[in-house]
Amino acid sequence: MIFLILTNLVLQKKEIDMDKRIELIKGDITKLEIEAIVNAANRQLKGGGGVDGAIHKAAGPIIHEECMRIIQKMGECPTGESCITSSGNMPSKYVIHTVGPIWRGGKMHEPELLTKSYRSALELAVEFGIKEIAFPNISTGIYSFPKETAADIALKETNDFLSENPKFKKVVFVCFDDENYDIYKKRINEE
Ligand code: AR6
Repeated sequence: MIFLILTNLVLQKKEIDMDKRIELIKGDITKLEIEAIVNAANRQLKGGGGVDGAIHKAAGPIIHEECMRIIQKMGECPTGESCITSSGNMPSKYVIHTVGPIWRGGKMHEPELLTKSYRSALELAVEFGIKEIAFPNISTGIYSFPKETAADIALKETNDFLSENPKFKKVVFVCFDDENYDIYKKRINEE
């Protein structure tokens, strides 16, 4: 029994060994001086509330125009996928718009779709030669994804991505609310 508990603890600890290129800050992602920031968008890329509203407001009309051009050309952005625009008046260079899943109780592939959102955003960054990126806590606001599970998914996928991409410089998690910040702090400091 004790052996099982110890093995479990060792395994859990191994699972949360965080890559040193993962950083955590509390604040407003629109203010960040970094190559790319990620937006928690909707499938129509039409802007909305939460971080999406803040990004469109800070960027000015240019990203809405770019988003509408993408929609005209490609149709809606499916859940779990990402697309890229410039970032208008913000200090970052690019915005990667990813569509996270709406939480519907957990039986509609929400965890897999959230994993896909992080992965597709990171892969698009690589395609554009981006080496540093900041994420908000996708789906944990208006889309109601449980925050602890969302943090586990975000950190695991990012950690895996960084181990596959040694040249990528950093991934910053920008938490806006205290609850998410405490959740991430606990996990990132738990190494
Ligand atoms: N900087 C960083 N994080 C922020 C900011 C900010 N300025 N503002 C809010 N957050 P949400 P979702 C955090 O609701 O759940 C929109 O209407 C917030 O505390 O923005 O993916 C879209 O158009 C939360 O932790 O995105 C979609 O329709 C996190 O950002 C829908 O909401 C995500 O919350 C997407 O919902």
